[in-house]
Amino acid sequence: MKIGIVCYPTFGGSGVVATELGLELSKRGHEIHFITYNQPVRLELISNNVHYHEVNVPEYPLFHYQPYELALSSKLVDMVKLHGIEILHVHYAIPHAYAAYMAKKMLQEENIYIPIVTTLHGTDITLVGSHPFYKPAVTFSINKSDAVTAVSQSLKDDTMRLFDIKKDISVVPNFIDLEKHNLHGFTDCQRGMMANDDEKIITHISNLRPVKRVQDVISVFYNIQKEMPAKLMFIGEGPEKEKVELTCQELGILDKVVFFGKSNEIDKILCFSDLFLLPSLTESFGLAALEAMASGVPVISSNTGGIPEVNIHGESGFLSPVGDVEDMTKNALYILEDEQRLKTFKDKARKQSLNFDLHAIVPMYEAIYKDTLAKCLVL
Ligand code: GMT
Repeated sequence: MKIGIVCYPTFGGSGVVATELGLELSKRGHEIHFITYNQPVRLELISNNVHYHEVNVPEYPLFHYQPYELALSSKLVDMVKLHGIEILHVHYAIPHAYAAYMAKKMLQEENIYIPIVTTLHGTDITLVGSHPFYKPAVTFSINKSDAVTAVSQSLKDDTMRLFDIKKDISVVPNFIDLEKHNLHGFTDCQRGMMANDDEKIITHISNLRPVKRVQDVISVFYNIQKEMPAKLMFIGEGPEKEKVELTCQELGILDKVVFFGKSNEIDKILCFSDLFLLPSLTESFGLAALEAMASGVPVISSNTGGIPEVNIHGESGFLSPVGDVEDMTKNALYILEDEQRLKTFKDKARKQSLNFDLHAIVPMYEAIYKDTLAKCLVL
């Protein structure tokens, strides 16, 4: 199949999922066309099956906001015609599903039919999409998609609850390349450079937005390091970064915290981590937690959104009510204070991640493409 993929090219989970999906589909023989405003950060594979088309939005003084949707839908029309793309898969409803629908209507004028698959990722539904300013357009573009997927049952339920949806939504969870996180084949794990042997390594990865509740990460870590030697690895950049640094300074723990910034090498950091913290306010799935678990790192998280579908309480880690720093601390110490127990949690975390093997999940998307194309041929 010739598949067009539209996504955010950034470090966010939706862009990562879209990019990894496109790369895996290309390995399975499909021709993939990424159409976005920058080269996706994880798009590292060079292959004649993978193409990247940049959407340019020329500046003009009249525009207070540059019309990205317009440029995107024009680019989609051009690329579908030029490359014979058969299906468009858009990740994150805003504004991608809307732009794709406009492209579809333009192409119909030329008797070209292009079906659209929309994948809902989380904040496009929960925090942003359901805002009254966006809601009518988001509802419209979901209902006009030929197929809709959500990354967890929880996100599907939220979508049905918050919007007037007239379509069936398939749940296709986030996935993981277990080979990339294969601990036995990993030769580049430089734990000694990060911490002493007696120090436990705690890790957090996110875009440091308020929804991630990074102050809770600091509070839990502060409590842990009072009880045992420990280091905190912070991966990511975002609006809360300065506040985090300031809090660490005020608490006198700055020398125990390492800020890595944005990184494409999270497997190299996770390989030496003992515990992963994800205390988010809401999380449709929690791809970062899955990546940690695949590296054999147990997860202390909030019990919200789709996280309980990924992190199993008492098995791969623990779930606590949002903001319950005391409970998270108690659970973290329980895992960390006994070496044998820590090992058991690490093994179970890795085992739980096997349920999200990309070789099992990517065919679910392929089946949706085939089904959608077949239905469209009938019409
Ligand atoms: O977590 C973010 O803020 C980034 C966001 C995105 O769209 O890039 O992530 C969302 O999509 C991921 C991939 O499907 C999910 O694993 C994340 O849980 C989800 N984030 C939220 O729901 C807050």
